[in-house]
Amino acid sequence: MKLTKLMNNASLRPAMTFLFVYGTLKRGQPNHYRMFDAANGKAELLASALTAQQFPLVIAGEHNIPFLLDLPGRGRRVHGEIYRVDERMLRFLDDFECVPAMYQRRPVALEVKEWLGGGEAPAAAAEAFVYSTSTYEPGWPSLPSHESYDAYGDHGLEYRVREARD
Ligand code: PCA
Repeated sequence: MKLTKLMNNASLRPAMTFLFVYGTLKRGQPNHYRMFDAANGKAELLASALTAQQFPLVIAGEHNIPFLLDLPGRGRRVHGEIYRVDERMLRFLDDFECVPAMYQRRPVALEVKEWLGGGEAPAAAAEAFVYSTSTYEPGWPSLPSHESYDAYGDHGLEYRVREARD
């Protein structure tokens, strides 16, 4: 069954929200552990994926935070991971990502690369929520655009944990 179909099924919705992460929440990245702290709720890795459309993914601000700018068609197709999260985890992450001031959570169309969720893989085309931003500073769209974020990459802009995020 398509992920979109599952998401639209009201009886399943409370337990199943799909979230595409492309930044510090990915495996191997500095905030990944927060998705696996049971106090925050539940998260399950389902797939690796990339956005169907291009978006600028920039590293910006004094804390070197990754931002997917809400400018579809610019930048590159962005690689990340799809998780199934429960309501509690979604609320925790919205709060952690400072929604709606810093990021806004919106649906995004995806292409599944590898299905990791067990059972039968859904259709390759999927939709999930993503933390993108339209509240960016004027210079950000001209920053270098990344296709796959790595806090420890050779761009040298290592993510700096903010006090408020701890
Ligand atoms: N955390 C969210 C948005 C950017 C970030 O660092 C993510 O990983 O998708």
